[in-house]
Amino acid sequence: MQRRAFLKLSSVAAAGTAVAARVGPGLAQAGPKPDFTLTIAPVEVELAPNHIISTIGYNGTSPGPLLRMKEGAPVRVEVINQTDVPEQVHWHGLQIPAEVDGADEEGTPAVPAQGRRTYEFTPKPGGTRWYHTHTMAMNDLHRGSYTGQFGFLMIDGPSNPTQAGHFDQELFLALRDWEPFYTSQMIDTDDLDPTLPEPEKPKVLDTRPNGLEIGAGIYSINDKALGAGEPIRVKSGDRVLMHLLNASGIEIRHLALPGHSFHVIALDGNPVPTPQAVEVLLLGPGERIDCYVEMNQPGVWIMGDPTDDIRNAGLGVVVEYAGQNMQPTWTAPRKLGWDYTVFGKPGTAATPAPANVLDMVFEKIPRGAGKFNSFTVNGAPYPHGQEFVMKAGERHRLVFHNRTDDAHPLHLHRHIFELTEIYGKPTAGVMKDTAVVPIYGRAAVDFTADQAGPSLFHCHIQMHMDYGFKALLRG
Ligand SMILES: [Cu+2]
Repeated sequence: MQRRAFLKLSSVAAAGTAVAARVGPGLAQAGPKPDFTLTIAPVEVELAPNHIISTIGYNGTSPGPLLRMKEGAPVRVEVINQTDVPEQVHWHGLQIPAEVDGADEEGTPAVPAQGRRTYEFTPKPGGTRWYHTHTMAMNDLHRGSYTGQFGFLMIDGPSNPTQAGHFDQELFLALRDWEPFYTSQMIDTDDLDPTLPEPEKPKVLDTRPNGLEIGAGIYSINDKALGAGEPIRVKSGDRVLMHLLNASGIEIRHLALPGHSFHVIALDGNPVPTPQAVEVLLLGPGERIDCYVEMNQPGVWIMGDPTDDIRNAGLGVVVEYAGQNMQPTWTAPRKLGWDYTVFGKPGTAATPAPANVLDMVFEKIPRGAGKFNSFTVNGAPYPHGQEFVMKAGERHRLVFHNRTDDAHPLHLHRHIFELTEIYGKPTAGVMKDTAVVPIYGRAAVDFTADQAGPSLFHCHIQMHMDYGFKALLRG
């Protein structure tokens, strides 16, 4: 061993000793060999030939490794942080204690800078989950979800809706944007749907000048921009299972594959009551869709974002049938509609009445050129003087009133909720952990408060969360 390497190792060990006294339940420092090890460190990602970016990733890659855990079987995950800032790894979509969930706000101890921690938990429920950093970024576009710290986490078990059925291929595809920059322009248009009702649109609009938005220079699916990686190679007649994730911290995205439809099986890893084939998908930051595609249109196609500028900047992948040799073809979908309720229980939606209803009003305070807008929940930014208290075991309804000119992917930690109203329609049976509430739209979600301690609720757009769009619910 070289002396330099030895010194590095001993300083890590010393840091581990220093923090041992603060270890809470589920965060052991020593013990049996970990089932998984994640090392947080700088990585280079070759998005395209001659376009290599430097970011922070897990185990030398971004996306990080696919982790497969067994539902109900306890795991130990050792996280080694080789950066100079504290980190949090959040296990998105899992019902696990606050001590290991991976959020400062809930009291999860951080992984110290140049230190390590072991997370111990029992993964549940089965399905497509993911893991990602949960630090604040504020004005630092090299932190939090602007970095490459994300990866798929599959919980295998009887409740994983994609375990049944025969598929010829299983693909894990994460949508991402890179090289974020500040701009005064609204860049993303994927969240605009003029056909949706706007029940929360204020009579008098706030006309103060808008603050900074965030754009991106280049996009990818997994670690490759459109055309730079290997195509998805298929044969006519194949059934291809796709696990899709929007791992962006900034933008809601659509996805289409010309000539094909996506048979949606699960949303956020949870089976939908009415599986349905659709031409276009919509994924807010944090959301997952499990679907399969029947490969029955031989050719070479681009699966990508329907917005030309975004797709041409990298958000897509080539799907190539065996024996076909031609330029990839893109054809725009007929329309960009997306509706969670088509996957809900058929007929009149009937959900049990909640014991408690909590209205949450979201507003944006425009801060003007060169500044960051801020967001309020019920008139106040985080932290709120009074936490939102949930009675254990009772069914609660959160009613989201989006009084802003932006769509928001709203995420509740440690719980799975049932969508009960959206787009002015009642619905039932769609179980999620993140839902996109349209511009000036309203939505309601129900859940049973079955997790002790605080659960973080927030918008999954990093800048919105950092500047006030979050709240703690205490179970
Ligand atoms: Cu938001």
